[in-house]
Amino acid sequence: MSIDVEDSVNDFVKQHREGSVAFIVVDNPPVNALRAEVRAGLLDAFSAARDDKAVAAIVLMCAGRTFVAGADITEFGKPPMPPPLSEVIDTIEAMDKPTVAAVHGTALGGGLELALSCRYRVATPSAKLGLPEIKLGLMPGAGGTQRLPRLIGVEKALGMIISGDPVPAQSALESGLVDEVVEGDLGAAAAAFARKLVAEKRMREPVRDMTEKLAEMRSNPAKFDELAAAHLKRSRGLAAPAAAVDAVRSSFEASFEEGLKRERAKFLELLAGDQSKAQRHVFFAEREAAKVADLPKDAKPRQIKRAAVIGAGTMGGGIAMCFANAGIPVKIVEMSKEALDRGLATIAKNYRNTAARGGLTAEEVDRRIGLIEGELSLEAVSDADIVIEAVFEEMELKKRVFADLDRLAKNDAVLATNTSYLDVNAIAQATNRPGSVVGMHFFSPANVMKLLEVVRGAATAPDVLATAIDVGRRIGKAPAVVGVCHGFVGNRMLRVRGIEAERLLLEGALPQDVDGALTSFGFPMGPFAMGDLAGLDVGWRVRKAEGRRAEIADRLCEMGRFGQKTGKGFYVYEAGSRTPKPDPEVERLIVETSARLGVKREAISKEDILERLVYPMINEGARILEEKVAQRPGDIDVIWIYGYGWPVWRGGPMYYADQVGLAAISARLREFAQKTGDKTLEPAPLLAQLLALLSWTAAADEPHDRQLPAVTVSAGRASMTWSPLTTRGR
Ligand code: T1G
Ligand code: NAD
Repeated sequence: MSIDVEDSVNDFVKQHREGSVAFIVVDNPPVNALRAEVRAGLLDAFSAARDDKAVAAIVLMCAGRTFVAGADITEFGKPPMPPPLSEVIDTIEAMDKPTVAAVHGTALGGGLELALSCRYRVATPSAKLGLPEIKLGLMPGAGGTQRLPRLIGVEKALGMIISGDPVPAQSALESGLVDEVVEGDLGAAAAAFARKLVAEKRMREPVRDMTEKLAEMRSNPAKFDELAAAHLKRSRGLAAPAAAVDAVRSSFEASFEEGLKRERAKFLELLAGDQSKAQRHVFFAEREAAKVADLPKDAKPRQIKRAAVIGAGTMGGGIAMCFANAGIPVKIVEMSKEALDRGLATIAKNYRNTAARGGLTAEEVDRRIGLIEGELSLEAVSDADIVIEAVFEEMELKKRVFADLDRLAKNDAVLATNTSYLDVNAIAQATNRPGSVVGMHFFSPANVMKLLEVVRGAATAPDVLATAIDVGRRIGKAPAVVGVCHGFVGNRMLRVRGIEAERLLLEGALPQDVDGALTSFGFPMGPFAMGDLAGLDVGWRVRKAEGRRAEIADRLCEMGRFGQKTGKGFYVYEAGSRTPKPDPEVERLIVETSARLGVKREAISKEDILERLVYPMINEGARILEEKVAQRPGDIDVIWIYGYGWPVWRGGPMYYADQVGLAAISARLREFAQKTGDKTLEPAPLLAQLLALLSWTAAADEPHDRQLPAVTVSAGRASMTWSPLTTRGR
């Protein structure tokens, strides 16, 4: 069959010929994922180009905003559809005509593996190439662990596969991953590249046959072990990195075919594993969390070219860095020169530390610092498109600041508050433009933590909300839209966990037991080490404002033990060390307090501690859903993973509740309520209703829809989960 005019192989793949060059174009918006029809279309198109005598070379490229961004993740977990990607890749690699992959946007996962099956790759200057499977609890499964080391060397390949981070076109050129970075029209440049190959009768060997770049590790496998150990040190609890290391090791230890087989076996193991299922849930939940069901389609984000931040303390400085990192000029306003200088010095120190670790060049550091301007007058906000307030957590102060911003900021400026707990509606009412006020709750350190709780006030205008979400994405955050309540979603659930943690100390546990239960579960640190890091005085101020007492934590604060910043908190810290050490003085205080309060101390198992900390959080999550402070359970998962260190491979608290089962959780909660006398530990109405529905459906044995006061629920046949509340059931 000859390819002369533009024709569709199927709805997702098109082909056409310009002279002797055949173009095979994938067109599957939004990211050209390799769904079954795309694979089938590619197989047909490449087979046709192979057999068409008029075709001397083939260019593979994509329509739309990006090259293939990988396998279609929505197909995972479903019965595999033919043809397998490996068959497409083998067909392309076996071609006896030059094949050129023309990359724009992102060539990721199976998309990069597809490009690796071509003999040559060209890319636009802004293109990025990577194997991000590790972020889905997977590893490359279509030859990436065998072909990438052969093309760019084992060390670089291992780095790309374990980090999952894409590399820019220029570095890809330097490593040999791409052969040319082309300017202008990509299709034309790729065709010119292909014609030159034909004219010069050049045809490189397929990547699978390349071995030169394997030699170093073959002769010195100990070096690989060192590299692997360094990478695996940072992958606590995750299964995929070790599996990926083994597969990459096969690339220089075994034959290509044997390496492919080992890769495939490990890939399928991970694909069927709980960790990847959880991480795939998080992938889609993260994208849903920024969507607002009732946001009018025409609510367009406002243009944000300049920003201002009020307060250069712990948070203000980090927030300003986020804008500078995204190339947005930002003014940071303080109330005293001393405070301003301190804030700017911390910013500069943070950037220099990143540069020292090789994360930024000195020029880039200067460029970013150059985008941050210190100011001592609030007048400086007059040309800002968005202003983010990060002053002390005091309502009256924040109201005063917003009243001033109302006067000084330009009419269409977005006014955001970084408050951790306070009522955004009350802050908005301190202005004459409450529609322009929104909460943008960053997490410490603000330049590192990925989460941004976007707090929608009662009066927040749709385009202001859309702007906060858009700005969140532009500065590299995972925005999650929440409603107004005390502590919003994350801190509200954190508060519940904190209360249980304090109770566990009185009942028999020690700080290291409680923290140990959470770190074994996968958290980077437990509540008491985290309290010491953030400063126990922060929580103390909040409890005092609430008129609430935490017997042990408050006693420590009264003793001046604020945590790391005073060298003593729940733990003791040697000078210059951040390593928490149990302190007998704290243990004595805890035992005395139990006795003073008449609480009988007894041994508590790690499992019981974990349930005692996590189940009440899930229960509070149910209340948050009932009150529509969060739209979906997945939003709560995203908030806890990106804001509070919940291990991504456990999917988040609400996803985890699914795994454990709502019936078991409710039963334990009732026990906790009885034991503590705390009625708030009784299962939330939504939990009880979902369980009632379970027993009802089991009885009726018919799936059905039923209106519940807070949400609409459809019941599965097997077991009652949050999934009816979750998005689109992926
Ligand atoms: N499969 C299915 N849907 C996908 C998808 C994918 N690979 N990537 C994105 N989407 C959807 C996404 O859910 C959203 O949908 C829309 O596309 C836009 O995405 C064999 C096994 C490419 C950098 O891990 O990193 O290949 O919400 O909002 O910010 O070895 O999407 O609009 O309904 O994120 O511009 C490896 C995943 C797969 C890349 C674009 N590939 N994607 O970011 O848009 S595993 C990945 C991304 C694999 C092989 C293995 C990003 C992006 P909706 P978006 P964006
Ligand atoms: P901080 O004490 O470190 O910094 C506050 C800064 O605001 C100080 O430098 C102070 O000089 C400045 N300031 C006070 N009044 C001002 C005014 N009128 N004009 C200009 N500057 C003024 O506090 P922080 O930890 O950065 O917290 C700031 C806000 O962010 C609070 O609302 C807090 O609840 C919230 N927050 C804190 C964290 C955290 O972990 N620290 C996390 C999320 C949100």
